[in-house]
Amino acid sequence: MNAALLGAMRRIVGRSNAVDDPEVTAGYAVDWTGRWRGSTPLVVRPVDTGEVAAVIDWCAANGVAVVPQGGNTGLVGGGVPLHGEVVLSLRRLAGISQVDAEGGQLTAGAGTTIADVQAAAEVVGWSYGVDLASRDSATVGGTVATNAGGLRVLRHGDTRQQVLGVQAVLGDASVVEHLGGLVKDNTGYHLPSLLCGSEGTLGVVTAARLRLVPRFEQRVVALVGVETMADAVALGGLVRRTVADVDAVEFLTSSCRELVGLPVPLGEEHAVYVLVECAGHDDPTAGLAAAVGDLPAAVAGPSEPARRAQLWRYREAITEAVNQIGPPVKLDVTLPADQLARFVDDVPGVVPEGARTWLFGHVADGNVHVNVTGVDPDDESVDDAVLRLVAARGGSISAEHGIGHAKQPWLHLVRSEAEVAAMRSIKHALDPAGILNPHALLP
Ligand code: 2HG
Ligand code: ZN
Repeated sequence: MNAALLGAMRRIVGRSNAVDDPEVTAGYAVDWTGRWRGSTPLVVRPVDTGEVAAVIDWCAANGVAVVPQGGNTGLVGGGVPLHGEVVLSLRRLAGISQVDAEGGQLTAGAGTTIADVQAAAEVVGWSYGVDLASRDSATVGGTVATNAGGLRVLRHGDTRQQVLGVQAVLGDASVVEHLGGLVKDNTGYHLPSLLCGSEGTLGVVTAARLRLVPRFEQRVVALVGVETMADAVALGGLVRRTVADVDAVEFLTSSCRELVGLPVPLGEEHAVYVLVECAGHDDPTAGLAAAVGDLPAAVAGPSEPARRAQLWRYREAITEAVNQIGPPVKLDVTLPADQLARFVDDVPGVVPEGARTWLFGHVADGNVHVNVTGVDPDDESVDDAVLRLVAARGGSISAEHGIGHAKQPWLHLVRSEAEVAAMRSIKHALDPAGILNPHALLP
C-alpha cells in the first residue's frame, strides 16, 4: 500500500473511512453476481461533495486511478476495481432535500437508494419513474452514471429522462452544479445528459435533481400465456396501441418460468409469458382485459397487491435464479421490433453446445436479457457470437446495463471510429489526468 495515498485519504475522509482492511475491501472488489472480481488497496468513503473533490484533486495530482461505486448492483463490471484502482464509494452521500411537491421534483444525494427516492416521492403524492428489481441497493449516483433503465422505461423513459440537473466532481476536481430544476433551461451543453451514462469516466455524480411522475393508485397486472415469441411481440404492440396507462410489458420464456421454481401459472405451460402492468387514476382492468381477449391469463387488479407482487415474481426472480447456477454471461441487448422474435428464436443456436440460454426482458422496449450458463464466463466467443448477431440485425449491444468492461471489445460494432474518437476527446477534456474509471467504457 502506498503510504502517501493512505495518509492523504485519511486526512481527507478520516481514518475510519479510508478502509484498507482486506476483509472489508474485498466486498467492494467484486460484483454481486461474482462474475467481475478485482482487488483494491483502498476504499475511500467521503461524506460530502467537498471530500469527493479533495479525493479527486489528490488522485489527479498523483496519477491514482479511481473507480466510483454506488450500490454495486451493476452488471457489466464498470463499478469494480478490475485493475487495482482505488474504490470511491458514494454510499455515504445519501439524503433527500429540496422536495418540491408542486413542481414534482426532489434532490437526492448520490448514495440515496432508488427505494428511498420512491418513498420520498410517495410522501408528497408523486412517484419516481425509474424502478428496478435492485431498488433497495441501487443508488441515485450509480443509476445516473449508468443511465439505468428498468421496468418502467416504456412509460417514463430511462434515467436520463428523469434527470433535470446534477452536481458532479469532474476529473480535474472542479465541481459542476446545476440543481435548480428548471424544466425549460436551454443554455448550452446539457452536462447532466452527458454525465448520465458516462459510467464514471467523466465525473463523479454527487447529487441529482430528479423529476417525479404522477402516482397512480389503480394498478392491474396480467400474466398472459402465448405460444411463440412473435405472438409476444404482437401482444406488446396491441397493448401499447389500444390500452391506456401501460407501465410495463415484459416477457419470459417457459424455461425461465421453470427455473424460478414457481408453479405453472395458467393451468398448463406456455412457451412464452407476457406480463403487462397498467396503472392509472381509474381502474385500467377493462381496457387491459379487452386487449388480452381470449388468451389464457392470470389477472390481479387494484385490490390485490399481494397477487400482483406474486405475478411479478415470475419476472423479477429470474436474475437471482440464473445466478444460482453460477455466474452467467449476461448480454443485455435491444433489437428493432421487427427483428425481436427472430432474434429470440435464433440466439440459442449461436451459443456452444451444452450451454443453456435464458431469455427474458422488456419486450415493449425491444430489450432482451440473454443470460448464458454452462460456459466459462471468460470465454468471449459466446459474447462475440451473440453480439455480432445483434449488430447484424440492427440492434444495440447494450440496452440498459452500459458498456463497463463486459461490452468494451464490441463497442466498435455499434459505434463508428469518429464517434469513439469524439468520446475520447470529451473524456480527455473532463478528465485530463485520465484517473476516472480509466479501464471502463472506452476501449
Ligand atoms: C432486469 O431487467 C435486469 O431484470 C437484470 O435488467 C437483467 O439479469 C439480467 O440479465
Ligand atoms: Zn432489465
